[in-house]
Amino acid sequence: MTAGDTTSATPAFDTVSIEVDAEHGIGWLFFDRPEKRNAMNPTLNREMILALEVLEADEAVRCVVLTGRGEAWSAGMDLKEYFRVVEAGPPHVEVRARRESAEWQWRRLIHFSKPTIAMVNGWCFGGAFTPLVCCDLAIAAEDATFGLSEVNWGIPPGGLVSRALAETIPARDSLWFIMTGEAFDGRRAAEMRLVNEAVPSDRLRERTVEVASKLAGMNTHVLRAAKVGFKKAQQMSWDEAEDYLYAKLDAATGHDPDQGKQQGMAQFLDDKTYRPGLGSYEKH
Ligand code: ACO
Ligand code: V55
Repeated sequence: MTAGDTTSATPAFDTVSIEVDAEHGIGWLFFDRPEKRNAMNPTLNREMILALEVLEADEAVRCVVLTGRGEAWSAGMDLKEYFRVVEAGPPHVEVRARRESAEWQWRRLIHFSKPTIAMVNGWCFGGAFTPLVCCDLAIAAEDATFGLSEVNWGIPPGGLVSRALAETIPARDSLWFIMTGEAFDGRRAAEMRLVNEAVPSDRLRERTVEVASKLAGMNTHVLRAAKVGFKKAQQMSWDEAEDYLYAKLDAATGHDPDQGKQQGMAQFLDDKTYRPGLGSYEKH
């Protein structure tokens, strides 16, 4: 945790850190092993699970930004501590390491209860593509460096990396980078829609805060239903999706403590104070 942090119940982490900007409603979640380029070792994977729980429970946090300390977003799985050390131990050690890696990198992150943005500040390799894709949105520095470097050191992309790629990047581009192992920059990442936008590195934080603040100011309840609904419907047939999405629509509006839908309709139809096509209703 950072010095002067007031949330004393928060565990003290070694490999990740959290900063809460209550004014903007942003929870900053950092890969925090800059000296190892934020490579993901078993400790980091375990701490990320806990950190996501802390951010989920903190009511001041209305949007989470996942980023890296130092020069890297994340240099992927830790080749020493995730592979060499773990493979030298008994089988249950590897089983646990894989489970904890998957637990936060996709399982919890992909349907996280608050909006998530990956702010890619630098190096992003291999295993790091899984949490990248599982964040709802992604903004990269134009000069960030990405790569599916697995083939360069002797394995095919492992974990859920190939599945994550198939969710975002077209097959031609995926296969190009999976097979050549070539690196690419933030502009190329935006061009093939791995990230939403690439911006000059000196504007990365400002632009991310702008997007995160917008989401933080919206109806969290509705955003959750909207994002989870989209992501789950992606995996379903039209028939299944029709049942599921109507069930979620009714549940979302029924559970919404803010009665957003009633306010939204009244402000458009009766008060004529805004247009939903051009911006959001005013929350009371
Ligand atoms: N696993 C373990 N240690 C790592 C990793 C990694 N993925 N990435 C960097 N480190 C360590 C280095 O071993 C070094 O440690 P040391 O100071 O104790 O010697 C330290 O981080 C700094 O690394 P450098 O290579 O000196 O940093 P540099 O800034 O020159 O290069 C770069 C950065 C390009 C990211 C380079 O470190 C690199 O190629 N890393 C590996 C990237 C990769 O292929 N990751 C695996 C993807 S595949 C997968 O995730 C399954
Ligand atoms: C990789 C990632 C993994 C894994 C094995 O290609 C290999 C990287 C995210 O987990 O378990």
